[in-house]
Amino acid sequence: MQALRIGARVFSGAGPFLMGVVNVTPDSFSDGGRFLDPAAAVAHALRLVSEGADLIDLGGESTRPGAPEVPAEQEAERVVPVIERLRQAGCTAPISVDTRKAAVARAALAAGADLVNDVSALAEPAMAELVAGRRVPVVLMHTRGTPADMARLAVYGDVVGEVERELALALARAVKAGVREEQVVLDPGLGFAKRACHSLALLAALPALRRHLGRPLLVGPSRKSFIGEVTGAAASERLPGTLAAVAACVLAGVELVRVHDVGAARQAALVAAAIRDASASPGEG
Ligand code: PMM
Repeated sequence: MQALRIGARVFSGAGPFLMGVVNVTPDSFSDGGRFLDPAAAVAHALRLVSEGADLIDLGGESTRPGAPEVPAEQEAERVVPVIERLRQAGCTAPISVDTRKAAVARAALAAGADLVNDVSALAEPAMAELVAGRRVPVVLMHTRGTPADMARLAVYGDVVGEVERELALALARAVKAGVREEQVVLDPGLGFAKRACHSLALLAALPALRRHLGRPLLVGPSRKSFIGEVTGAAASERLPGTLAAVAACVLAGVELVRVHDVGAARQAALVAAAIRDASASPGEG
């Protein structure tokens, strides 16, 4: 990919780069309640960096289907101390804040975050203004509606074509609001207003999505319900299925993959990348 600066680091080349997830929430679907205490969240983030996370994604609000909205003040109170302590601990890895709210993103950036991961793709006009004004990189993810009503909106005739069109529109809207195109990463939003069949179809179509959209892609398959649907595994038992999806992302050329289990995902990603690169430039013998 073209060079993309996120905080102190410049990301370039084929990757893949791993975004390690830390949810500072009581109710996220797979790790809710484990890292609500800032010290536990910091320790977990540092562990993910030591396992090979290229950046950390901190979220203070669960976006699982039907999750209640968290007031901005409470969401900021969850993530800001973690960012401050990570920086005090000498963590230089880029930090992403996973939020739909400009007030939370503003507080997180002031505390030392480097990237805004907005699962609503700048639905709040103040968020577009903030990202444009501060010139920070941003992830625009595809979804429909809000976590409260997204399950009902998972209706598509041609899921790949519609998600592609809606992501292209989100990118165009962001650019019109002053966001620099070269700072935008796009994400098809597995599990967000998607049934399992939709997430699987999007995974299968990643090479075309990448080509058509012309921006680096972030994909978040980790522990998602499509894996449960295929295998019957509970969220806590979905690591093997997650690794299969990570490999599929890497073989499709996806630049950034968002995962909870960084150490295991790193091994899967390295092997998938070696296969991808071997097929791109066959060696001797
Ligand atoms: N998935 C979750 C939360 N945030 N952000 C992006 N960009 N892409 C995703 O797929 C995504 C996300 C789901 O919740 P989790 O934090 O429990 O995995």
